[in-house]
Amino acid sequence: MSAKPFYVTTPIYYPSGNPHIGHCYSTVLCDYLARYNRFKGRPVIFATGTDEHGAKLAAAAEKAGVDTLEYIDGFVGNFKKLWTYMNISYDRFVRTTDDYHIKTVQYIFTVLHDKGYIYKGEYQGKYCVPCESFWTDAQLTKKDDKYYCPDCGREVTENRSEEAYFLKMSPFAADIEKMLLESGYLRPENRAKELVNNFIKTGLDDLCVSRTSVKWGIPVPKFEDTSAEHTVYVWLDALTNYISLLGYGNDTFGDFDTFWNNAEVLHVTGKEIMRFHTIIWYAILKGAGVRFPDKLYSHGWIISSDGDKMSKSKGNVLDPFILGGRYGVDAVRYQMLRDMPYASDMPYSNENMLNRINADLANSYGNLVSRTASMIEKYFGGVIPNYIASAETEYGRDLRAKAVALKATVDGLLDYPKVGDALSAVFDVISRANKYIDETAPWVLAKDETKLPELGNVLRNLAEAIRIATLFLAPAIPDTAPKVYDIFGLTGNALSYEYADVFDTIPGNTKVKTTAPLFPRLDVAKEIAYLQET
Ligand code: ME8
Repeated sequence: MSAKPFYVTTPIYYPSGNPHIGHCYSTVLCDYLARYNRFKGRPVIFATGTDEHGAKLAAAAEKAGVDTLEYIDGFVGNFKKLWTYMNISYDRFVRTTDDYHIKTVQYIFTVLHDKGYIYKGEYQGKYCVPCESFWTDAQLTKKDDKYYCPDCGREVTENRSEEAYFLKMSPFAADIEKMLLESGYLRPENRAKELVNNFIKTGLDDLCVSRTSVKWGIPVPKFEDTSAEHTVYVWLDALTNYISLLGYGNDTFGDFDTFWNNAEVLHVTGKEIMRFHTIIWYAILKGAGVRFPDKLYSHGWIISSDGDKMSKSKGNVLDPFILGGRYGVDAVRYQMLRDMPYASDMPYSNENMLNRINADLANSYGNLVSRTASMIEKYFGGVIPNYIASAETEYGRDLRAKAVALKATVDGLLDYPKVGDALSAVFDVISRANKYIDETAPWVLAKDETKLPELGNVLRNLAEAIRIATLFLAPAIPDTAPKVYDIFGLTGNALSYEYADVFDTIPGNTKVKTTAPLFPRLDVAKEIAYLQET
């Protein structure tokens, strides 16, 4: 049986400013998962893109005194530049101003209208402009007679009243509750109760899905009852990207059946937009008769050490180009993947970041690689020794058992997906291997001719453990992993998923190379001072 296709998506980002470390996190996470699943031999589509419509973007362009699309183009270019820089292996990049996407949005709007789920009415209510969200009074946070957006916390002052189309939500309410509480779609699952209590139990209002007051958007198709020019509500427009770039409702792509209907579909977003990716997305897809996807991972935020979300509007963002330029893209990718907890936020500090890079990449992993390669060079003329079963020790057996168990552990964790925990499991093996060097003391064995078979086993076991650990680290450090493969002469089966839980895969007579350290040790105090200055 061939492997089930895997489709993974990032949110499509607003190109109203330059990308920052938060955008980077979601995208690097998806990149890890895309690379890992390709390694497993699955057909993969990894999609990202930009969300280009709505009043907010048009207003920003106007303020800057430039044409809206021209304004957006510059930032879209910067997102693409960053993804190239960060080694992001995306397959498709959707812009919601692309013709095929516009076609799909108009198509799905028509399907929902023709099935009776979209009807014409009058919208009156409060509107959060930065979030492009309509809210009922009950949903807004009220303090001192003022209303605040429950998503972004800003004050909501706009009242809007206009002819509008609505998407019926009540036919889906019971199914949405069931989906949230029972299907395993929303991860981490403890976020589901909160959604049910805040949005379903309070009554699910029909959703306003068109605007007459917003001009920068996809035109709503003309129906018999249309009497004004409408544009499609930005979230209906934006969510639809996930299927437009597979070819649903357009002829540009032909992958909808393979990568939606018959695939494992995983959306990755920050936790603040899970409401759209659960409740609203469900009504759109089910109303149109389209299968609902398998999983949504709504991860926590990178927050500053004082607890604030890092974001453009708060002006506390880190520049990934500066961090990558100084410490290497792989180190930056690894640190964020490793330190973001599965179900909570990640407080960011330069000190923690630098300590993580030093402890894991420089000391633990980098050191293991260079010590092992140089001992093979020194004691065996650079050739990885063959394994001799009769000379195996208890320590060797323990290391082997831990290393071969890694594949199942990582697979299980990535199913959630708990990438940080998976990387932590990889480092358990790396630590075990470092401890093995202390336990076996190869430099002592080398002094005794009769211990040569034992010494050979130690070095082969270390090379095998490094091979296995590197296979699971590779999707996080895609630039460094091939260097390690090169150091240990690894090719073919040794690099396959199939042999990632099989010891003694490295062929006899394999030669190693010694090289400069993979991750130089950082002077933390000096680097903190440097980062404070930039
Ligand atoms: O919401 N920590 O776009 P957006 C972690 N266009 N992740 C963060 C983050 C942080 N501090 N800040 C941002 C939109 N993110 C819509 C999405 S999807 C159909 C439409 C990441 O540019 C995280 O993934 O505001 C978050 O959900 C996303 O960027 C928001 O990007």
